[in-house]
Amino acid sequence: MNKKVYLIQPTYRDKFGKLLKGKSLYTISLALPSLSATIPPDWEKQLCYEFFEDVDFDTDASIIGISSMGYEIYRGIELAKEFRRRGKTVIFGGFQAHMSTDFVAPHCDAVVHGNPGIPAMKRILEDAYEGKLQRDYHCGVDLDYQVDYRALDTRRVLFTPVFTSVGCNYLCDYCCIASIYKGNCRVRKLRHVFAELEYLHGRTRRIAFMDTNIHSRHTYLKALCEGMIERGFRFVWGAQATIDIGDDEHTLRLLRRAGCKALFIGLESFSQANLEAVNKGLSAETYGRRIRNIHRAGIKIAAFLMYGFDHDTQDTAAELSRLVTENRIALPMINLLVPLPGTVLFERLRAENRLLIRDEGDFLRNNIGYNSSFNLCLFRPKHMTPDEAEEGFIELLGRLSGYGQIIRRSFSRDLKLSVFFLHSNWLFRREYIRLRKLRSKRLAVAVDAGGEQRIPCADKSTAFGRHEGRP
Ligand code: B12
Repeated sequence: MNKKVYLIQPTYRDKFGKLLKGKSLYTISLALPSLSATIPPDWEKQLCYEFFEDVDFDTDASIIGISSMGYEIYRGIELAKEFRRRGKTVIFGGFQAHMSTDFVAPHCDAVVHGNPGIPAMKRILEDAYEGKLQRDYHCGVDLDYQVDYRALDTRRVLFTPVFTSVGCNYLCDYCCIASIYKGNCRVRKLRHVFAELEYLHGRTRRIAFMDTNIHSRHTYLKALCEGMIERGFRFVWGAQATIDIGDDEHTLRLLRRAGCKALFIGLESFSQANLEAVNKGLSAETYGRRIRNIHRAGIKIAAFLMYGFDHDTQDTAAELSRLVTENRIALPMINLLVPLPGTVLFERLRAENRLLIRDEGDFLRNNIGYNSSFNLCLFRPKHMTPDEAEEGFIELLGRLSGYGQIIRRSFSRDLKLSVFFLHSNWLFRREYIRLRKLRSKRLAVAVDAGGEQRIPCADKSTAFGRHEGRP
């Protein structure tokens, strides 16, 4: 065994089983540049974003590290099998490997849970080198390093990802971040973040904060913005935040001065009953006021919303689309509620015998492509049939897809920002048209022998249609 590690971020297969490849993406995961920074100096490293480049199966690295944040874990498993056949040691890490450890374990030598820092990576690699690798490593959260941006070609992404924290203070039932970080948020040292921003400033002006909630630590966020302003950075950026940021007018002004143009906010639903039912911990009554404050600070809002909650009915599509328009949401990002395996929501629906999937295998097979919506109803909603929910979801997209609406939503005095939102809203409309066409085909569902459990069959919107029955 040599001291060389090959880190791979797999892509995934399209509906024909072809590997999805491209020259650029809106943004990309930070896993590889982060991990690259944790590899000990006496180890050689090689990195691969499979979306952009082919995997080097002939690498001389003895250890293969595979990252997985979602259904690309299927492709990760294909790679793992091939590398193991070639005598390599395979280690998995990332969200999905953690959520689906039993699923991935037969295909690798170890699963790394959490965010390993420099000491943890040293130990894992030395264990592998000495032939005493453990099956699981629980690393907690160690982010005490400067992300290695040499590992990422910023020209390939429209928005270069940066991050200041992992986790979130909220414990929403549907969110995998809640099940992984259990309501905790850990921030990175600001000196690392500023050093990264200094490095990036010479290369790009467009960045996106990948934090689940940039507003988790109020004082930290203020210090971040003040530091960006003091250093004269001229980044244009967006970030994810919870809507309570709308009460903090001073911080909103700082955000704007530091270059923030848009906040991506998980509103989820405008119904208080729905928010309570999934432990969202925020009040729908405050949405209007907070949204107005954010707009007043000159920041646009892209809102994550879900359909199919327990208090949603067939009338919800009309109401939700009205509220999106009234609240001048620049970009609605809407999904059918998804019971992610490993979340509180998944367990509750299972206990209530309402799940239409059995496990992560079913979930991952019926997952979707980059930046498309979750459009399959994988459970029995309370006031609708699964079919009605899927129908209502498409209706909702349709209600927000008119040319007039798209243009009204997208335009502001900032031309570049308008172009960004126009493009995103055009993709939103395209998704609606695609789903409407697929609707009839999707009605062909697989019903198991007893007819009790409905497993939505792979359709054109399913990236892993070809993977039925095999991981
Ligand atoms: C950037 C991002 C994207 C980008 C880029 C995706 C890509 N594949 O490159 C885009 C916008 C395209 C995207 C798409 C999607 N995403 Co996304 N995305 C993110 C986001 C915001 C940041 C990820 C990131 O960079 N994190 C920072 C890095 C440093 O953390 P990390 O990935 O956990 O890596 C650390 C550890 O896990 C570990 N580690 C990771 N890999 C490995 C490997 C080894 C060998 C080792 C030792 C350790 C290790 O070390 C790293 C450093 O500490 C996260 C949410 C979040 N805040 O993390 C959602 C998130 C990962 N995405 C999510 C989802 C649902 C999706 C989509 C399905 C959405 C959609 N409808 O299109 C798609 C699916 C994409 C796919 N291929 O699976 C979910 C995952 C849900 C799940 N798996 O259960 C998340 C958690 C958001 C959420 N709260 O729901 N996404």
